Amino acid sequence: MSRTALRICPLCEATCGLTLTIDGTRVTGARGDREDVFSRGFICPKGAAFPALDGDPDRLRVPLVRENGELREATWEEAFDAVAAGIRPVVERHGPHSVGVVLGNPNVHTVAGALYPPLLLGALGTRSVFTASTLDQMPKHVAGGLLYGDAGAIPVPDLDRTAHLLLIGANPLESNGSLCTAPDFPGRLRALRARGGTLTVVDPRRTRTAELADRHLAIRPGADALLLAAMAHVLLEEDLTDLAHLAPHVQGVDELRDAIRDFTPEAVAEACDIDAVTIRALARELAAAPTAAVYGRIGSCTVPHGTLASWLVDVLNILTGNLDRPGGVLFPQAATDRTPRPVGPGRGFALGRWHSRVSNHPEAKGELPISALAEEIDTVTAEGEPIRALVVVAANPVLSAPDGDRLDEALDSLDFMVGVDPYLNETSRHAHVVLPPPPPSQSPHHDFAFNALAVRNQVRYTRPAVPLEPGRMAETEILARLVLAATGGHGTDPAAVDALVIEQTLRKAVGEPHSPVHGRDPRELAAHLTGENGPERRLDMMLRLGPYGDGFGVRPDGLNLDRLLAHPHGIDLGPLRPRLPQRLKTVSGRVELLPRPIADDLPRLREALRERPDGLVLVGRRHLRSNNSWMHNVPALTGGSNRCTLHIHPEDAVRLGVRDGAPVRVKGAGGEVTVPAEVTDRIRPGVVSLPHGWGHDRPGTRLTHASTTPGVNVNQLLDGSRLDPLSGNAVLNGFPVEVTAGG
Ligand SMILES: Nc1nc2c(c(=O)[nH]1)N[C@H]1C(S)=C(S)[C@@H](COP(=O)(O)OP(=O)(O)OC[C@H]3O[C@@H](n4cnc5c(=O)[nH]c(N)nc54)[C@H](O)[C@@H]3O)O[C@H]1N2
Ligand SMILES: Nc1nc2c(c(=O)[nH]1)N[C@H]1C(S)=C(S)[C@@H](COP(=O)(O)OP(=O)(O)OC[C@H]3O[C@@H](n4cnc5c(=O)[nH]c(N)nc54)[C@H](O)[C@@H]3O)O[C@H]1N2
Ligand code: SF4
Ligand SMILES: [Mo]
Repeated sequence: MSRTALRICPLCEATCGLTLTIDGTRVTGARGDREDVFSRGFICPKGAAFPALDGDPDRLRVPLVRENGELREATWEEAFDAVAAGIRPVVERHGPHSVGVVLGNPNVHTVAGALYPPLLLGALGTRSVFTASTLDQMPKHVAGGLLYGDAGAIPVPDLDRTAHLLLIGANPLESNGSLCTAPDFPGRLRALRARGGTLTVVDPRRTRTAELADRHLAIRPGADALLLAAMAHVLLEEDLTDLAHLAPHVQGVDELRDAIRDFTPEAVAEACDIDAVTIRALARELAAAPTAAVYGRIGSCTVPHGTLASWLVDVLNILTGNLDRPGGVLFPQAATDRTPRPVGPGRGFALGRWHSRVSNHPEAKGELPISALAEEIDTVTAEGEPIRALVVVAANPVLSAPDGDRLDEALDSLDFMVGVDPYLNETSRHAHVVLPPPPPSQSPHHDFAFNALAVRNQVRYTRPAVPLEPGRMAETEILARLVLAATGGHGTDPAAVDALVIEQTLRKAVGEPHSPVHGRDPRELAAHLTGENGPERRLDMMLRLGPYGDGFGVRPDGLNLDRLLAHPHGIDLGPLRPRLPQRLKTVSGRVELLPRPIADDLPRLREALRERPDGLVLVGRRHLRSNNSWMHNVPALTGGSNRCTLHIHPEDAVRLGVRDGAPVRVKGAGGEVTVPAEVTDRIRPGVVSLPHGWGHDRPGTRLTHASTTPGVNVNQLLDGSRLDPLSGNAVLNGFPVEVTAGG
């Protein structure tokens, strides 16, 4: 007897609705849900492989606890006893910063990851916080923080209405989009072309996305900030700016003009390897387009000038009046966003409120660079205590961050480590306790993070498609118990965590004059909440207090959990709408076009005008059937063109004597790897490419399939010293390597 159940796909940022086929308690099929209000039936090969990923026999079923050096299966009670016994003494003896927390990418794809890590960080009070953000989008947060006063203010391109899209360092045909949640991104790009719009792609590789474009510019890696600065220069010099509706809300245009005066197209052309005529044309086309959106992603963030490039992306959108207007770039409004506050100055955004102990890196958004994790563990300084205990939730930094070999050793030296992870992999194998979450079919889903980055406002929630298997614990409960065990509340009912959050949130809301519940009794409000458990009641509360919410009865047509459950395919909340000036939280209450930290970083960009790499530089690449480091264990998703090979241009191959398919040695500052070459003109000369997330050959893991075709860890080529100084983001693209033929 089979049945079907709906489940939002958690495997990438596109958040497609899936219809799962379920036989007993096993998921046997997945197809796109045609009635999903957002994805309308779209699905990619990863979504289709949901049953295999969900049912992977290597997924851990029960906790593991280290005893006499070996991990053994344990009960949940034993596991949490071990967590409390491992963390509390470290905090008590060495203080809160001696406990580090590492949060990985899947936290933005789970309900648990949205609701509990903030509580863990708050209760621990540690400054040793590291996340995948500093391998990814921290430059966007810093740019948004400085421009708009809110690190969460990231405008997204209005894909379905724009007339002109300039894509910088993004390959949505493989990635399905990022910081721009759009199921069927490829179809939306084709629709843009079909309605007469234009698409330009800037990427050192001729990607599948580039093949779809009107124009592809194979820029020299790392040079995007120069290109974008020159475009802004042209707009200002040729009087092509038109702030339009933004004019009253923007300050600093004249200061910007002065600051970027010397970044002329002629001055940047050689460094970018794009001629000045083309750069001028790009700027003029952007200005002339009826609506336009500039969008930059991984290739513009994970580079030495990532924050400047991210800032300039927004500067171009602002100077052309495309910020906050339909067809341009807009700020989404998610159903679980906080109650919108009144227009007016905010508290602004501060960087570097504290610094890392060893290399003195400034914090950004409360985080330290994950590139500095190993040294914060293995280096003793006079400044303070090293990290002695580590909590790792859904992260695999041994593969995803620079210099995994050093991190391997550092993790081994810890007094205590707990990992929340479904796999025994390159990172979790170092843990003293591994707490495995259930597979996605047994977990609820709501996109707290991605609805705030989506090209259409909409809201969807799916309950677990399959009941929790006996012996399993929901990830929400695992994290609630982890919060308690790590902060001295071990043994307390985990439901108390949610009850406390609800009480505190409602108490605050009733005191806010702009809240729909101002002046009411928090206990009376809490009694209205529905939901089967703590996390559902928290979702209900957030929906009710949110911008579309029922305000606990104030707006009878508004959203709440019951209403959402009555719409299993989701509720469409309409196209993106302008939100300025309400969205601004700067101290001035305006968009601050040339913030001080940015101005102070421009001299470094000026130096880059003169830099020319004389050897090869390496960039990454993604494959549609892969996702970071944890999807190589499913046979259906590996093989074919999804292989860990070094892409190299034919000219470079000839010069270096490299033959297609033959092994090559790649050497970087952090180490070297040997990998098969793939000679292809899809990459520009002077640049080679390796995908990340491979290197599954370490002992002590349980990744049966992945370890048969392990690939190599590209991040071993890095030593962790290359960062974008403003954001602490790792430089993962455009770093120098030496390539030699032979293994
Ligand atoms: N060279 C290079 N390196 C890169 C990148 C690059 O482009 N080039 N990209 C970077 C980017 S953008 C990112 S986001 C990072 C990602 O870096 P990480 O977040 O460290 O890596 P992931 O591979 O996403 O691993 C996540 C871990 O979560 C586990 N996991 C999967 N599902 C769940 C779940 O439901 N619950 C829990 N608790 N755990 C789960 C997996 O088993 C895995 O161990 O990698 C970065 N590294
Ligand atoms: N299939 C698949 N999908 C994924 C993931 C995955 O691993 N696999 N990871 C998910 C995650 S965590 C994220 S953050 C997103 C990322 O989503 P995207 O940003 O779309 O990721 P990439 O495919 O890495 O695209 C980055 C592009 O930048 C180019 N590039 C490299 N250096 C430079 C440069 O200096 N300048 C310019 N202009 N371009 C450059 C690369 O050649 C590459 O094509 O994808 C998500 N979706
Ligand atoms: S595009 Fe992303 S969300 Fe959609 S099915 Fe594929 S992996 Fe899942
Ligand atoms: Mo990412």
